[in-house]
Amino acid sequence: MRGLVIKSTGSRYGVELVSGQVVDARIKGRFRLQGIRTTNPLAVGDWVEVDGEQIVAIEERRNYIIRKASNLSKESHILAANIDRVFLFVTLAQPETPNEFVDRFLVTAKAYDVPVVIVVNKVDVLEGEEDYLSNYCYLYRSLGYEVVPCSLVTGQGMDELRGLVAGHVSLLAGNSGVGKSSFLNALEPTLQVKTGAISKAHSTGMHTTTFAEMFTVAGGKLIDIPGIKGFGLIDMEEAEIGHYFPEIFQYAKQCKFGDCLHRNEPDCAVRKAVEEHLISESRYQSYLSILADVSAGKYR
Ligand SMILES: Nc1nc2c(ncn2[C@@H]2O[C@H](COP(=O)(O)OP(=O)(O)OP(=O)(O)O)[C@@H](O)[C@H]2O)c(=O)[nH]1
Ligand SMILES: [Mg+2]
Ligand SMILES: [Zn+2]
Repeated sequence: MRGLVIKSTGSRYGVELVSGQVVDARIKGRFRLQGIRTTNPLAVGDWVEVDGEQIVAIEERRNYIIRKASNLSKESHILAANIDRVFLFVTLAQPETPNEFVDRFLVTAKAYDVPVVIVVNKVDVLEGEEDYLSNYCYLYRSLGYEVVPCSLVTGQGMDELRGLVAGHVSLLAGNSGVGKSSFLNALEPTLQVKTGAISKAHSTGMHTTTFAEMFTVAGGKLIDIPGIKGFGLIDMEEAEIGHYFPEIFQYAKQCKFGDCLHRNEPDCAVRKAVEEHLISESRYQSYLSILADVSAGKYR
């Protein structure tokens, strides 16, 4: 019978059959999928064929979000499959999400054609830093992303987010401790998903969520996953990276050389735009960092 993977704990999968019954299933044999080497053959959001307690086949994915464990690692991990949208949870404090993490995530999502809504959570702790918040929102909105400032304490942003949840399958992504699981509880308190306090010593999350699980909530489906630390990109060409930075893509057309990578090449319109503050310095630094990874990967 056909079913949807709603829970993944490593070797076992919770599969919701089309009959409505949920079974605890294992994979029969080995799957080889679309030629990618992954640590997990199946992900939450995959549609599968189940025979008793065995998963015997997997349907082709409409899309997926994938990352490498570390920048130069060869192993990839599929975070979720067949998703309409990602809610990328970021926090400007407690903990502070690194800009580079955000930009790496956005590049992958663009490469895999998955729309992202940036949820800037915990705005209640940003007293006195309203300018920082509004500049942050302005930057990512100017690049075409939907950005929703949110607080689970005050309820700010929740109506808008509820509207985006309904009718879709969405992934909750972000660092540990940014409030992904808390968001599920805020939408539906009876879910009682486990959440964890931030480490006082390091102001970081404690990796409370340990496996991926899909919840039916607020008229939609949300996939909660463990907090992501580093976000290594999977194989990309050097020349491709700039295509996933809308502002770099825009200025690159005016570079002297058609194959300009915007590092040290002469008459580079991208570097000029950075100098003139038309492109954000932090975005440019993220670009250079990704480019350095890709270049290093080529020679390993
Ligand atoms: N002040 C404030 N705290 C929040 C808000 N949202 C979540 N928190 C707190 O942040 C902490 C971490 O929340 P979680 O929901 O466990 O975070 P998570 O993203 O699921 O973390 P992992 O499962 O480790 O990836 C908890 O103590 C929450 O109460 C918010 O809007 N404002
Ligand atoms: Mg969690
Ligand atoms: Zn250039």
